[in-house]
Amino acid sequence: AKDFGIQEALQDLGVGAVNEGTSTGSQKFSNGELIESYSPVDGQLIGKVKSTTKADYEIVMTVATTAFKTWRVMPAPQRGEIVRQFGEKLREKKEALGKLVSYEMGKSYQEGLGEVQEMIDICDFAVGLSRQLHGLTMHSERPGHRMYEQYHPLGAVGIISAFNFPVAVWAWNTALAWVCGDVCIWKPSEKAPLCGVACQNIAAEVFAENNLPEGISCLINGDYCVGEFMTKDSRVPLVSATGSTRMGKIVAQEVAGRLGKTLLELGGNNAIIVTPDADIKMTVIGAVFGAVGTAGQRCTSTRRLIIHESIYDKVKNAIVDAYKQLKIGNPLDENNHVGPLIDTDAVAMYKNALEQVVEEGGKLIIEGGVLSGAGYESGCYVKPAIAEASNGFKIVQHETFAPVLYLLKYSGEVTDAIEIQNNVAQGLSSAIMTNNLREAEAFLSHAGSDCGIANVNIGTSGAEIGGAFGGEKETGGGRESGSDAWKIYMRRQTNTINYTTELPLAQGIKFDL
Ligand code: UN1
Repeated sequence: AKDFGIQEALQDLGVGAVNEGTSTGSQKFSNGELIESYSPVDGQLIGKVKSTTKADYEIVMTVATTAFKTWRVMPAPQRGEIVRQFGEKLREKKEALGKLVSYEMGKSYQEGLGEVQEMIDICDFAVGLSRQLHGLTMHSERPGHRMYEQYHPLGAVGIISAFNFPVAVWAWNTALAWVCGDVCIWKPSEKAPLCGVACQNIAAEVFAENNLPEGISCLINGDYCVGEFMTKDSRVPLVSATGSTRMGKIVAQEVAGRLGKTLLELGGNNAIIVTPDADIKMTVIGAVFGAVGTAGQRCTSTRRLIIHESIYDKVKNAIVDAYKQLKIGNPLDENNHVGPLIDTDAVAMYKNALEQVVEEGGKLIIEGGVLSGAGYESGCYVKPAIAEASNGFKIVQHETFAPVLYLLKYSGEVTDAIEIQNNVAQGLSSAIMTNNLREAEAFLSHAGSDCGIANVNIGTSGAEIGGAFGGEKETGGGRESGSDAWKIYMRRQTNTINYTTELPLAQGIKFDL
């Protein structure tokens, strides 16, 4: 089979056959069990990573909290310079890392490159931010007093990331946290551990070249039990977690139990509303990329199309035609549109969703199915499917991380479509396709979409890093990446200074001695 330059990429990234899964930078060690990483692309073993034991974790925490004492007093623009160098290294490693992402996770090489580009972009953003960690100044009610607020570094930030964006989500968190003066401890998904090793190697090089202490960037590996080391540890003031709503609820409760902070990026159930005024060509591109891109495994993937009855058949036929053009196969081969699902468990969930939608009264108009034979040996390749369904179906209410698209019909006004779109437990991304100003503004209004992301004439996925990324309701409420998302990585302090010889009390209270 063609190698697509994988061995060379692994070598370039310093990823070996067996890797230490615990690292504080150039120091690497690990005493836990081996995690094996098999590629969903061809079913081959890519490499192994040693997981982190509680004792390993204790070493990491000691090193990280010591590093924090140095890092927090370094001027933020100097920390920005370190992040700038990290972004430069990512540019050098873009092809190799993009390839590893594609091979270990299964998304197309183009999307792998896109993911590394998101890392580079957030580094650029963070460098600028390092000179803009602004607080406000207020006017004191007392004479001769000055009042202002400032943002201080928080401490050790725990990052738990998912398999579907195995490198970018870490970078969104860590690039901001670093300029904010925090140290980071990252537990990547056990389904993509080699991506974690590769990223940590790149970061470690930058910190070592600048003679910075061990522990500013740390890596730990393992399943949810290793994640629990952080969620239960009061030395970790913030846990940023990306993954399922089920996982997020556990993390939220554990961290809240010790009154720590969380940043949660959980499930979505994203819809595109297609109104009678939609541009059909744009709708097809947006909907098809949204539904089948990353094999439907983005938290922003398009799951539901809510189409007005007057254009329902036209849109349906155009999308069905587009699905017939899709090529499914090795994602490193740029002729293919759709790669594999992450593993055979995901395939089972996909199959279950197709069965359930039919059981509930839905109709499969693009049947789907698991592919077998030459090129599909891993057993992870499935055909993207489309079902006509109803928003009330249990399976439509549920986020299935696979390329299954539900077509829903609405009649009446755009407000009726908005009601359907909001009528799910999740609230991440949403979109409307329309050239009608009134419909677009209704969708964006206070009574419109209830999601963290609401787009007009754009699909639901592929958000830029400059905006705050995240969603409401069961999506978890967190915001990361652009805008002022940095504030969660810092602690705010209000300072009042009296430069007189009197001590007047606030609220005009008299207290004479
Ligand atoms: C995710 O799926 O966890 O908007 C993140 C997008 C990407 C990020 C998705 N920028 O699709």
